[in-house]
Amino acid sequence: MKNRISHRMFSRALRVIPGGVNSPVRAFGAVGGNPPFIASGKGARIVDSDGRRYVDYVGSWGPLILGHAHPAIVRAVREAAARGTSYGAPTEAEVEFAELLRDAIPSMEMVRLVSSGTEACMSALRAARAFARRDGIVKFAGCYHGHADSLLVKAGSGAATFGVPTSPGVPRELAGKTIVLPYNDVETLRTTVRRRWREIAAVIVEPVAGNMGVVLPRPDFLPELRRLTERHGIALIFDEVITGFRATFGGVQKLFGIRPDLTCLGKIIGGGLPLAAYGGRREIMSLISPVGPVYQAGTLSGNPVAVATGLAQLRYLKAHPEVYRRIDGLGARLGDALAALGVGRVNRFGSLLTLFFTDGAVTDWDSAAGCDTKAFGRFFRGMLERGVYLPPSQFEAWFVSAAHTERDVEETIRAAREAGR
Ligand code: KE4
Repeated sequence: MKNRISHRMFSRALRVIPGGVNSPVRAFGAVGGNPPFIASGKGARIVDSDGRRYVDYVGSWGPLILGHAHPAIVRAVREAAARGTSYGAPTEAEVEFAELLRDAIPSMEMVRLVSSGTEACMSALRAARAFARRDGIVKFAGCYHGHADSLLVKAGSGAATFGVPTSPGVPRELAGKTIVLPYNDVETLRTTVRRRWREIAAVIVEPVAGNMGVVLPRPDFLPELRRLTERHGIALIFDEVITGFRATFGGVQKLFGIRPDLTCLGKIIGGGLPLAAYGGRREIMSLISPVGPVYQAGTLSGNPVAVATGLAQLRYLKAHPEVYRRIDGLGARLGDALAALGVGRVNRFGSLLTLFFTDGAVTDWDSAAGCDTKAFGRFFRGMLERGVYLPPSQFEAWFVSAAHTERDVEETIRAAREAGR
């Protein structure tokens, strides 16, 4: 058997961990087969427990913009850990880190560090609800903001009605406070906000969506979102957990010229360690405990090893802005070659891209959901067999890192031509 150790480990894992994994998508349920167990990574490549090597386009789902085991990152982890792994007390580095985020993303006038994107989005929503003194929130179908109860919600019977849970365990009453609208649908957004603004505390959105696969905003979508929320006292929350520091040193909010009220960050800012953040307008963030009444806390928030690692990654990106041009160029080469295969549509935003197995344009969840996921599963397995490790779901983004080379991309394109037949 080719990957004997991974198979054996997966059987052991299934007896002690739900689905054998610590996050559902890793179980390969959407693509079939058993997941290889990864033993190490270096640059753009990973090696599984059976010694098989892959060009990696998951990159830990986004954090590894510099690739695996970058020397600056490894050094930061080692040096910080040698000084102790956690204190539960303020450190100088947390202040430097918060100042770096604020300087890179000026809309983040104040910042709170947490340990995951879920925590960042959950906390931002709580702050927005306290600030607006309203309970309702708006999210968009196909966008994912972590697994907090209020966000595990799908559209109710009608687009502008309140939502219903997507998961057991989420109270209907809570899900009922969330409206789920179609992404990029300005008309429905407009009518919903005009009718229900008195009930709505916040709108949370991925400014470039990555969780239905990559879907770009229509030119008028974000500006209209900002205009409507500003007009009705609704907090606009940009979930930049994927896009933060991905396409530029800062948020995509800078590229789009939109100033949200709150921003959520994660992934890249932690360099692969558990570190996320939320922040925004001072009058909203001043509501957060201990200075304000909105409670939010965390044993490992601002963890010194994670902060040292995040600082190392962000300082490297700041000192090497050419990284962004390079990963955009590699993304363009790969995206154009995939589109030329004629097996589907490619959406790309810089170094983020998705090959959708569908004929039509993908502009929202409904058009993404129409993809041939079985065809994607066959393609995925074909690529894996040829040493290319893609995100194991049609509805995820491929991540190109600064460690990828032109050779890696050409190898990927060759594999895609064969797997796509
Ligand atoms: P975490 O709680 O997984 O750190 O972040 C949640 C989150 C929030 N916002 C956005 C835009 C996100 O993409 C995520 C998490 N992304 C998924 C993959 N698309 C993480 C992978 C996983 O769930 O295992």
